[in-house]
Amino acid sequence: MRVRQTDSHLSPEKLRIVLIRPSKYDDEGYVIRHLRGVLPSNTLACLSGLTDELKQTHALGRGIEVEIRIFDDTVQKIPIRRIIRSNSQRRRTVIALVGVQSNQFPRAADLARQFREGGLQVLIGGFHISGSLSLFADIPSEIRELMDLGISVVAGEVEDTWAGILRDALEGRLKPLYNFLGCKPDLSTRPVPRVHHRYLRRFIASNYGTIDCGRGCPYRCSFCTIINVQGRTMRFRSKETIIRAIRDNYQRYGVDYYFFTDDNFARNALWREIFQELALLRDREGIPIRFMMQVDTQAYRLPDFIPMAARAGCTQVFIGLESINQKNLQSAGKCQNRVQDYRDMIAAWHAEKIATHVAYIIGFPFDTAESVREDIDRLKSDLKVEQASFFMLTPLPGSQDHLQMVQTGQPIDPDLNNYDAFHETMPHPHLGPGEWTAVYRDAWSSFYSFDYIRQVLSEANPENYWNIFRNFIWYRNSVMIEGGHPMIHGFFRLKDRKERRRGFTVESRLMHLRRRLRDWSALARGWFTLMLEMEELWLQTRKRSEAELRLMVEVKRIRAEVHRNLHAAELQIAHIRAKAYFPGLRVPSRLALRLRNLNFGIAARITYSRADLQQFWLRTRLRLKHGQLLRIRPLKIAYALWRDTQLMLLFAIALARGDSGSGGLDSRAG
Ligand code: B12
Ligand code: SF4
Repeated sequence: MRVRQTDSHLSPEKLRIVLIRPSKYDDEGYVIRHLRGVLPSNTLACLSGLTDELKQTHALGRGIEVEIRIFDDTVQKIPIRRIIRSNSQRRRTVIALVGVQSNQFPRAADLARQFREGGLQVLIGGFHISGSLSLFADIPSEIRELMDLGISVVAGEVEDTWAGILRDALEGRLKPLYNFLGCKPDLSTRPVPRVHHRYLRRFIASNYGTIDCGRGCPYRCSFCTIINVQGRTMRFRSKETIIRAIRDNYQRYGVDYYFFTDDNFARNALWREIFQELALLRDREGIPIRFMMQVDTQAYRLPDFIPMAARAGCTQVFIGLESINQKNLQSAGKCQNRVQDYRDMIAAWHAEKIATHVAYIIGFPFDTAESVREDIDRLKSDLKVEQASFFMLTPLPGSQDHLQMVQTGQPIDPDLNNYDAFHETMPHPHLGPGEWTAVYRDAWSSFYSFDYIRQVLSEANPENYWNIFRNFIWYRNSVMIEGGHPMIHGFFRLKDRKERRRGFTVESRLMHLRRRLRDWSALARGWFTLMLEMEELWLQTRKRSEAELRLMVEVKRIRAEVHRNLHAAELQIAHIRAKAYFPGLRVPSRLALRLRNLNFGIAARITYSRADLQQFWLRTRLRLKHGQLLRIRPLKIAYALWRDTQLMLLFAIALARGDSGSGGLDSRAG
């Protein structure tokens, strides 16, 4: 590789730090990128906060201007050439590829090579490097290869050392390896991840922030990398820094929903204080913060934990359930999870109206196709969790499982791009190649079936209804339309023709256009079906107030009696009379009543299902197919189209506003 040279006699006046979150490749070698993402990167926000502090405190020298740029490969094309051109001796640019997990490593390495070829200094850090270096004395070959190209690798956390690294970059002499695994920074006074409003606008919800309030975990699960990288002794940010950042983010950018990314918030020694402060923010300052957090299965036993979480604004917990087979849990060293407690545990969260979302791993040694099917059924019928995220067991670099497999010479997938928890990366004792994937996919389809979603939505707490509803759209889109994992996929896939993984050919424009046309048509079909299904779920489950239910019964009765027999004027009088019994009833105008025959408004609101429309379209399609054109009535088609359009419009409005679509009849409805 030829690295572009720049003169070295001029001392720099400016350091431009370009923080990049790399994406990963799909199975066809294209970068996984979406028009809108769902989950912003906490590591990007964290390093941005640290860099910002250095800038404010002039830690790199008074005469040095510091500029920070952030890019996210999962939602935007990285302007590689432009960034390379911005580099000069006086205005030095350093690239930092951040939070690189194993599945992102191949993509990160490709980006690093391109920047390095352009003569830039490049740093790469995150869990792949930290995890690998925590396990092995010898640096793994894929990391060594980058170091040989002059790319610097960073292991461990950099809260205390980032300034030193950047000083090296300023002087143009980055070291090949920075290993900070031995020194775990005290987080209590360190800057909190920084929100970038412009960055958040690339995501579906721009009111969504992330903070890791603590790091480390006391447990010893063999599939997990946290203990070897962040350690078993926990460290925490102070409640003051957290609350200050939350207040500030709300006042400046309107961020009012958080994902606290701690692996286990219940083991954060400061949880009580943090919850108290959040409750005060809500009650005294009127800042309506809500959040989701990750907890272990034992969290529910902590006195006050759940009620205080609810008062603090917790709407959802992500619980490390992992399996409902005790033998599997034992094999993974996750003995703190006790299957017999699960039902009580879920019920305790539900009692405070907090939705439960469980992490579930498929591919533990005691899993078989049959047992997984039964377990997923139990998740639905017995535990009744609102959501589940399924992962295939993966020997992640940094985990005990990885170490053990390498040491015992067991075969594992050499392609790190597959370490995304939805690819088979090792053999399984009972599930053959391909079968494991099929069982995994079946788990998604079974859990996110129409019937189960309907059950969850019907029983959902009205305040949480739309959160859960929108999550279902995101999950079904990721799994059923994008064919991947919700934690990787966003909305509306983009594919850059030229950004293809090494080893895949760059297609001609025509071939690529054909590919994209196929993609777009599949996407359009997928979204059409998804939206109709979600609309039907909304019709069947949306929360209705008692007044609305009574009104609907009455309106239905009146309609049945007078339908088409009365003139608009007579109908209006009937409504005025009905108003005496139902003060909330609006008396429609004559025009509205004339339109009534077109079934607008009230009719849409009293629709519980579009099953009749579905039947109609099915019949029409069959008639078309069999050439029975004379049996197709254009007027009926126009009417059905009209009704479908109204319903879709009402659904879209309710979805966007997050209300029940009850036409303002009950402001308490979800
Ligand atoms: C939040 C989270 C996510 C979020 C956001 C990711 C993010 N980075 O913000 C989402 C939901 C998107 C996610 C998804 C996944 N995740 Co995740 N995630 C986490 C979690 C719980 C917290 C991340 C975090 O905020 N950490 C705090 C930050 C500040 O720590 P950090 O990333 O290590 O960064 C510090 C240092 O490493 C260093 N650093 C990092 N990069 C760089 C770069 C440079 C240049 C320098 C100098 C320093 C530096 O500086 C930072 C400050 O000290 C971690 C576990 C954990 N405790 O970290 C798992 C974790 C990172 N995820 C993991 C996995 C496996 C996944 C998924 C594959 C799982 C799945 N199928 O859903 C996907 C893949 C997504 C993808 N391809 O992007 C694994 C990765 C293991 C590995 N070897 O790759 C982890 C470690 C969990 C585990 N079980 O072991 N994840
Ligand atoms: S899986 Fe969860 S409980 Fe187990 S070690 Fe990792 S973070 Fe801790």
